[in-house]
Amino acid sequence: MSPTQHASWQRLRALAESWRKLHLRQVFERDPDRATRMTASAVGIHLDYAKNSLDQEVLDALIELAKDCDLAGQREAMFTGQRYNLTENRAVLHTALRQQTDAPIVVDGDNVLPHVRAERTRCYAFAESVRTGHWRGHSGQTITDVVNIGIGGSDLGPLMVCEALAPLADGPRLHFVSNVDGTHLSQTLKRLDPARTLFVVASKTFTTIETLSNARSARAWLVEALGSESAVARHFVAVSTAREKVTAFGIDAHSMFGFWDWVGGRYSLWSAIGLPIMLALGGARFDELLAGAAEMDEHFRAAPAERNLPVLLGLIGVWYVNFLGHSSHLLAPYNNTLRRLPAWLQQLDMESNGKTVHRDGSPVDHATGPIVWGEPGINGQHAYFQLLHQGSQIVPVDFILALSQRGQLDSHLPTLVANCLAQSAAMMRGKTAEEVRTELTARGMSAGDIETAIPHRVFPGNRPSNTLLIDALSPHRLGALLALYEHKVFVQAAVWNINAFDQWGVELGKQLASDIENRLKGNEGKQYDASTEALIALAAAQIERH
Ligand code: G6Q
Repeated sequence: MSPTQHASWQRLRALAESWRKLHLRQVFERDPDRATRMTASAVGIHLDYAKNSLDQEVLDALIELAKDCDLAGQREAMFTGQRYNLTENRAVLHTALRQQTDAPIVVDGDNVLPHVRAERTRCYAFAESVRTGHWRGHSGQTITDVVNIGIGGSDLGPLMVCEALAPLADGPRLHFVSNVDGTHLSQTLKRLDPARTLFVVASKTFTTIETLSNARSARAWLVEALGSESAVARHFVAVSTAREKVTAFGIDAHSMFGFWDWVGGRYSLWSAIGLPIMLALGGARFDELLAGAAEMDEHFRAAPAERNLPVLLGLIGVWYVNFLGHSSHLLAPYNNTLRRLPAWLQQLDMESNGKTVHRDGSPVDHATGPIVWGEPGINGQHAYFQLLHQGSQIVPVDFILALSQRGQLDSHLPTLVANCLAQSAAMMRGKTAEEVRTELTARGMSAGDIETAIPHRVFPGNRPSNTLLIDALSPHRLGALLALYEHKVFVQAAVWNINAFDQWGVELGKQLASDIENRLKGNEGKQYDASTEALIALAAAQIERH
C-alpha cells in the first residue's frame, strides 16, 4: 500500500501549505521555547532539530504516518531476522553483528550469534597477530602496511571508520584501493615494500570485476617482487561470503574471513569487512564501535518516537522530500576525520532508498530518497555554501560536530565550533534588507551605493537544518552515529514502503560494461545506440594506439 493512502499523509499535505508561507525567523520569535523542546539525546549524541520548518503539530502528524505505515512492525521484522529483504529473500541482520546480549536470532532454524562471534574471534586473532608482529611476511619481516582491495560496501565503511578514528590508530598503516583505474593501485604500491605489505581482498560476492582486477595485479606485483608464488599465502587474505571463489583465486580457506548473505554490502563494516579497522585499531576498539552501535539499536527499538533519534531524523527527511519538495540533503561534518562520512552515507542512503517501486512491485506515487552529498562543513563554507545561503533551491543540512577527539588542538576548537553554529543560525535567520541597510550605513557607505548593494547582500534565510553535537569522537560514539544513520534510512524506507536492502539499479550498467569491454578488446558483441557506438569506436582506436 502506498503511504499516500493514509489520512495522515493528507493531513501533512494540508499542513505543508501553511508551512510554505512561514519563515523560521518568525517561528522562533513567536515560540523561542521550541529550542528547548525540540531536542533529543541518546548515546552521547545531542540532536537539536528546532531549526526545522515544522512544529509539534507537523511532528505529531509525521509520527501518525509512521504508525500508519507500521514502522514498529517493520522494525521488529528486521531485528528478529525475518526475510525482510523480499526481492532477495533474505534476512537483514547487520544489527546481529553488534548485538551485545545473548538473545538468540534465528535464521533458517539456526541461531546466528555463535557464528558471528566465532568469526569475529578469528578476525581479532588474525589482526592481533599482524599488529604484534607475530604474523610475518614471506621473507620473515613484520607487516607495516595493509592494502584493502574492495569497492562500494567493501570499501567505503572501513575506509570511513579508519579515517574517523585515525588519531587512535596504533597498527599497520592502512591503504584502500577501489578504482579499477590502474593509477589507484600503482600509486599506492609505489610507496610500499612488498615484503612488509599485506593485502585484504574484500568482496562479498568475489565476482566484482574492479576488485578482482586490482587483486590480480597486486598479486602479480607481489609475486614478481618476492620471486615466488608461495609468497601469496603470507601476503593475501580475503573477506568474503564465497569460499570456493576465494580458493579458486588462490587464497587459502584458512586465510578467508567470512560473513553471511544477510549482511548487506553497505551495512557490512560491522562484519569481517571491518578487518582493516581491527588491524588499524585492534579488537578492543572494534568492540567499542560495536557497543556504541548496539546502544543506538536499543534506543531505536525502544525509545518513543518523539525522543527517538533515527525516527526523528527519518521523519523530518520525509517531511522535506514529500511535503516541502526539498529533494537534496547535505551532510556537513565539521571534524576533519569525518571527511569520508558523506561518501559512506551517500551510498547507504541513495543505494537503499533510490527506488521507484513499493515492496510489492507497484510504482510509487510519491518521491523517495533524496540526493545526499557533502564534504567537511568548514571546507564547504568556502565552496558551495553560497548556494545554500542564497541559491534558488533549499537544501536541508545535518551539521555534525564532535566536541572532542584525540589529537584535536584546543586552540583551534572554538573556531571550528563557532563556524558550525554560525552556519545553521545564518541559514535559519538570514539577513533582511533593513539589516543590510543599517550595517552598510554604519560603515559609511553612500545611500545610493547601499541601495545597489542590498539585493546582493540580502540572505533569504528560512533554510532548515539539524545539528548533531557529539560529546567525543570515540569508537563508541562513532558506532552510535553510524547506526543512527542506518536506522534513519530504514525509517524512511518503511514509510515509503520500499525495499531498502536490494540494489537492482546497479546491475544494468554492470551487464553493459562487461559486453562493451568485450567489444573494446575487439570481440563481437551487442550493437548499441549511435552515440555509444561512436564512443566505443573512438575509445577502441585510442586504446589500440597506446
Ligand atoms: C552494497 C552494494 C555494493 C557492493 C559492491 C561490492 O550494498 O551491494 O556497493 O558492496 O558492489 O560488492 P562485493 O563486496 O561483492 O565485491
